[in-house]
Amino acid sequence: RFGERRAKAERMFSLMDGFLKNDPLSLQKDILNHVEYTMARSRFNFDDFEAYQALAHSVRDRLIERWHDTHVYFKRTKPKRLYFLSLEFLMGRSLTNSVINLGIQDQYAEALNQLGFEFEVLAEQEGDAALGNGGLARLSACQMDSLATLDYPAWGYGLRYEYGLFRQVIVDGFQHEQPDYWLNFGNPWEIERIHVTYEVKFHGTVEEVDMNGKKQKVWVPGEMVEAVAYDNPIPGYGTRNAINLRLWAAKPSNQLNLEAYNTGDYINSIVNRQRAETISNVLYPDDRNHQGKELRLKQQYFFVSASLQDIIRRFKDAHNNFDELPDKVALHLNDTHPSLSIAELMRILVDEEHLDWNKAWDIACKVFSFTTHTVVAEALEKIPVDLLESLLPRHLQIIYDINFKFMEELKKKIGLDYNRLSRMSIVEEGAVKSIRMANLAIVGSHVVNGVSKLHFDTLKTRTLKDFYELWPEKFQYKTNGVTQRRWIVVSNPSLCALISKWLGTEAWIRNADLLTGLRDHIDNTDFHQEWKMVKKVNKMRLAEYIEAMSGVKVSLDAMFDVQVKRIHEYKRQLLNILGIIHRYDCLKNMDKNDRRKVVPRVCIIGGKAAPGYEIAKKIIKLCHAVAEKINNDADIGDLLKLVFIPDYNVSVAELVIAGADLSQHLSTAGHEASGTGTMKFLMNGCLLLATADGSTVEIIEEIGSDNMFVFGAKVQEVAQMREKGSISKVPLQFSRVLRMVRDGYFGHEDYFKSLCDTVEIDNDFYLLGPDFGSYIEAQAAADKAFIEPEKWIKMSILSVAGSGRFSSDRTIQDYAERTWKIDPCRCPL
Ligand code: GL7
Repeated sequence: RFGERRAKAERMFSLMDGFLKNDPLSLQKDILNHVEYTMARSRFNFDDFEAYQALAHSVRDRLIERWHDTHVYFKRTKPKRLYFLSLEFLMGRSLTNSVINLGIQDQYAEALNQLGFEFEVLAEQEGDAALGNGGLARLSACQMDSLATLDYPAWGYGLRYEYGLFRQVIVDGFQHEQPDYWLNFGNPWEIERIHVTYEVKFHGTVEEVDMNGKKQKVWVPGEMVEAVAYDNPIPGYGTRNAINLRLWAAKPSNQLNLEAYNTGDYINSIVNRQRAETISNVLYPDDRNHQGKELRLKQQYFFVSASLQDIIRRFKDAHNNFDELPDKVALHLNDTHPSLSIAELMRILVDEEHLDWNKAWDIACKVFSFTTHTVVAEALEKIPVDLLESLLPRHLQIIYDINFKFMEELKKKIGLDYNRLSRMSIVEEGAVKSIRMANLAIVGSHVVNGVSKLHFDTLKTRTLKDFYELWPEKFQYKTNGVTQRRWIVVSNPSLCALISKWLGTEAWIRNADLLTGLRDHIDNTDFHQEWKMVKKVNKMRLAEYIEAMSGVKVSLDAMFDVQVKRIHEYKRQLLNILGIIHRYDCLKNMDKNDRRKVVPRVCIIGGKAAPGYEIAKKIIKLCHAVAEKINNDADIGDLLKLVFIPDYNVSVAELVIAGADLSQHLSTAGHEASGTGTMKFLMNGCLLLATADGSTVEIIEEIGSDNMFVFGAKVQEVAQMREKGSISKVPLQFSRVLRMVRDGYFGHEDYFKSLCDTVEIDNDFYLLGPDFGSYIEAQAAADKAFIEPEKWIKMSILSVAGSGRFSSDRTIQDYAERTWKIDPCRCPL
């Protein structure tokens, strides 16, 4: 039999042509083959979208080769693996990123040219994969890119939502949400694995059975759903490695409900089965509040159960003793969303693998690590006990057991300090008895991470103080980072080429620290000229886009001033809009002479509001109302424009960030755990106007506050200001612009009333009034710098030169060494 198998393998091998070839001619043949045999279109008649799909399929073939080889290599060498568990991944587009990471961009460009297509035009055909909300989800995507590039033996696990984040449509200045059915036209980047499936159980009861004289808990489920794997290859840059992002979709279980069939209710039983699919249907569009929704809990457990079954199966294929689990597997909880994994692993080890509880717990704690992305304790996720009891009865028991043991241990350490015990308990006894997911994650993990230095300090001194004092050694922070492959190489090709030219190497694409080399040319005027041209080209692209989206023509001489991110009160888009009103007001009161000295501005705002977040939606409407007034004021002309970019997403971000001169990051100090937009703008030579919050604090350390515009109350001051009340510090200009909105200067005064109320003196939780004066000063400083192009360009160069520390490669390497304890595993060429 062995001989037979070998002969078969040899024959198959001899039939294969080795690897796919990447010369332009071979690429053309492959693309055309896909046009004909995959798309079933005629080679003489296909449009740009079909061309994109055929192109994507040819890239996918090449990804699959590497992805296979990487798997085989990992399987053979058995390194310790990292499993990155996240309910959200904001991948954006894949085409350009893939060909760049595969190192075959030029070949593809040439191949397409000869066929009469332009690569960039086809790339525009691709829709975004938006399986996430905001910063947290894009961070996961950046980290996957770094894990692949740095050759770590890692897998990502997530959910394959059929509807990604809603599409934002603006009608009359109001946000409307439309479903993002991103899979409508097929998804060439995924590989459906119809044979990789697991049964996921819900509801039912827990029974106790006698097993060889020992009592054993058995969960008898009331509902079964099947999880099907969809694999998404993630290619590294400058390596053959391509790792996997495995996303689960829910399908009806194959375990037939025979009773229903036998009783003849055939139609209904099919309809019921079909309901299973709703589990992975839709991404929750709230980026911070995930409290107590049954479907959301179902999603979480569905995800956790399928992923852990898959991980344990793979572990058991290669190892036969669970003692080895911590040496072979690291499980990372990206925020609290996958924290049920801790209870699930305990259930598997104790109920199914029959390990003793203490042993299982010891293993679990060594395997799990956790990153929290939240600052304020109130925003931490909680799950009502009732809900958990009905959906996951066995898990609730396990969580109670974990908590009981934890409380016993804690009492031994801190005595009967009931206040503290109740604060630290995993179970919250309140009006609604709930499970505190963060507490579960902390108790069950050996490392708890923050996402910036400032965030870490807040965790230690406020949010997680009790836990920090108990286990200081558990706490670490890894300042977030973003991948320079996506945020320079893919999105800003002209800047990429310029950097490589002046550094004399492309090595910075794998080692962003080399960007500091740009400092050597800081006084070179040729370099300055080229730098300026690059920004101009990107501003042109952006200006075209703005005109197409909003009909507003903008001047390229104006400063492009951008604030793009989710709309939140704490991010203070309202401060920006009130600042714009102030600018407009000043312009209106200026004589001609003075106006000549004014730096023209194009203010660009973009971002989505969670569908149920009224105040955020009002901010969007206010932005449109103000834009309408300003943009139609012929007297002001190009001196000031305001545009709202609809449906902000990853691919829009690529365009906007590359074309920005100035970007705004206005969160009230102490509220943004990190912020990663800052880093993307920094990498693109866009100057930052920002509060000393989250990641900005470290950016200041890196490039110096004289290369950016820092303003506003510091973290320590915020607390004091809130205590004291801040009446005396609110400048008159602030009251004046607020009055303009209240008095209906931009119309809709009734609608804006509640929005204005949120920033009235006694109500101004996010301190817009008290920060307004210093905000206006920082804006003036930006204007002043902009009229000295030399100075501005130097600041811009120094921003990029200092951005290396904010590469996700640095973050991931740090996680690998200090948290996950994994080593690179590079698939040989
Ligand atoms: C966030 C933080 O708000 C943000 O500051 C951080 O950069 C990001 C990634 O760590 O995580 N937390 C969170 O819940 N969302 C974030 O973007 C949605």
